[in-house]
Amino acid sequence: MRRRFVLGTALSGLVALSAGIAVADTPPLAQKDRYKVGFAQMESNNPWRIAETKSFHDTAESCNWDLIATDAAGSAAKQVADVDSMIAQGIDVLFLPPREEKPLIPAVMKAKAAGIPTFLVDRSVDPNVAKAGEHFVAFLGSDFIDQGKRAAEWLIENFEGEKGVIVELEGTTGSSPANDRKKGFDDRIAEDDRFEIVASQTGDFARDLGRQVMETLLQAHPDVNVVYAHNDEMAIGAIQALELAGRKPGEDVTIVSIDGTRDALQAIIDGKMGVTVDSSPFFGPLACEVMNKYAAGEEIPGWVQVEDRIFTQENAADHIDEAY
Ligand code: GYE
Repeated sequence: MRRRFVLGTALSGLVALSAGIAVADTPPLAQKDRYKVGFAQMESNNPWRIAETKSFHDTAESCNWDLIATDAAGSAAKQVADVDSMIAQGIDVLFLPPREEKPLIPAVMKAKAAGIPTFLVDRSVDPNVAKAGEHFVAFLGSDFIDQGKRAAEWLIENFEGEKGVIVELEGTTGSSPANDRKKGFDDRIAEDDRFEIVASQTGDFARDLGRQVMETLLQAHPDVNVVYAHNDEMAIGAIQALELAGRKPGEDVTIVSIDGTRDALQAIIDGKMGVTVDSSPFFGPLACEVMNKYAAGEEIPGWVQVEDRIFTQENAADHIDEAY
């Protein structure tokens, strides 16, 4: 026991020493009047992504950014290539929403090797491979496990039927919000035996795929009376599929979701959707604030956590004007 402790101390001494010669540190950011900032967006096929990109553009002037924004059109490989090109263009700092947890690791590693501090925004990478405070400065975003759990809790409290037959529409396979929103929801729902998840399939966070997958799953599981979608776009797609099949979302099928888009808030107001847990896309101002603190030498926590609200029949109308 004692011997192990001594060895452990010696090892951590080594780690601390290597940190001292900047092996483990993230690259510093000089304080400047203007910054060349890279924002490597993953896709622009839904209102959430468009609102996020706009938030970065809107922040650029007030934060003294010369912004280079790219769009990987749904391809992780292109997103890596876009980061390569930004590195070649000499960006000072990188904001990266990694489409999937593993394929974007090389982009994080290359930015670090090029001496560019990286902030992950809205999604994260595999924490076993790339680490905050070492390979990237911080992850700015929500607690996705908690979002899924809150969606499940709303369902448990508000579902009035005897047996809840749930279809789950998952986000992009291998993305951190899809992994964690599934875990948070499934674990909580497993504690209540009124509910059963009869199918769980990816709709890639996209409206049209959500609709198609729902159409197929509806045929296999005609008794479905709950849909949990990992984002609002797929929830709206599912509502379309249900209505086409003569079902009445909000009456004979309870829809629970995550994001807080304008269409989702409208669906809540119209009585078609029960709840959407907030997941804000407006990252520009937070990105500016955290970057400036980092440049000033302040300690940045590895996870800059965003607080999420929840939208239901009670408050959807109050928030629809600010929605996207
Ligand atoms: O919920 C979804 C988007 O990564 C938090 O990605 C984000 C998610 C968001 O495409 O609508």
